[in-house]
Amino acid sequence: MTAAYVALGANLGDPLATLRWAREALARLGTVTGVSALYRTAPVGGPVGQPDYLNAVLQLETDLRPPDLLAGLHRLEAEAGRERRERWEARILDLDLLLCGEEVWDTPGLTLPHPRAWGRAFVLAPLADLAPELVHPGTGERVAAALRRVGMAGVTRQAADW
Ligand code: PH2
Ligand code: MG
Ligand code: MG
Repeated sequence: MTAAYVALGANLGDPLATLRWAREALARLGTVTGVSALYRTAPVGGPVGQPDYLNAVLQLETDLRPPDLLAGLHRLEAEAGRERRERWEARILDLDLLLCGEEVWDTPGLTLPHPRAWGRAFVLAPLADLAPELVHPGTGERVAAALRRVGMAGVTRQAADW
């Protein structure tokens, strides 16, 4: 079993309902052992004028190997009605694999840890709810330290229970 961390994001349709659905649906891929608070976050990158996101992070204990877990996440995104067009466009549901234990992957379809996770407050703030002492397998930087470095601009804690 490895502890994986999955980032949830949505800014189209009914983001709260979709994130609640995803939280239940992720139990198909393992055991959900941690749920962060819910954050309202200003969009980073992508086309201008997008709605704010709701973001959260879940901890998942799973036997799935990282490529199979990633494929499972993509299936759930499709089931939620996600269409993939432009990079970083507004989306119904985004499920990003942040970490799988201490695994380091660098393949065309999968990079672990997620290459942008340690630079984004909308990932680090919810991840710090679950694992502030977690260390980046490549750089050694802890989640809490990365969040202090990046700051909380554009990120508001909206609800502890959701
Ligand atoms: N996801 C992105 C790009 N920009 N901005 C916010 N606030 N939240 C996201 O989840 C997000 C983003 C690419 O997946
Ligand atoms: Mg993403
Ligand atoms: Mg994604």
